[in-house]
Amino acid sequence: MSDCLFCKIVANEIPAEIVYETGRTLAFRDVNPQAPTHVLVIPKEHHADAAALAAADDGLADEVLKSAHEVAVLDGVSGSGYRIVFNTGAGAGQTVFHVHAHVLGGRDLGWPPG
Ligand code: D5M
Repeated sequence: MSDCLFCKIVANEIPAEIVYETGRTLAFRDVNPQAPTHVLVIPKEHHADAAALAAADDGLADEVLKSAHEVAVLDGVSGSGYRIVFNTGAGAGQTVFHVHAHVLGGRDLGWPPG
């Protein structure tokens, strides 16, 4: 989508600190990190949110999840515990409507989230 921020990162029109990439997914550091590890994992193809990604039913959601775990391994937080979050819908805090998994780790993470 031409006016989508994360599509522009995929298209290399906006810079990002890329930490991992597969044929169909991209992972880059969040500009406003909430933990020592805070990486966003997206499908390169545009889907607005987790519901749309799940509805695509073509294995892409699985690839996003696998990439999120790989990011945790690469950033060294897989052993200490990490969190994968999909804010889905404005009421849940989603602000960028290109589905993204937040991978958070490197500190104690409280529960429940705010
Ligand atoms: O999360 C959207 C997240 O996207 C939020 O944590 C900031 C991050 N963000 C916004 N712009 C950028 C760029 N240009 N690079 C990296 N990260 C970015 P949400 O779940 O939608 O609230």
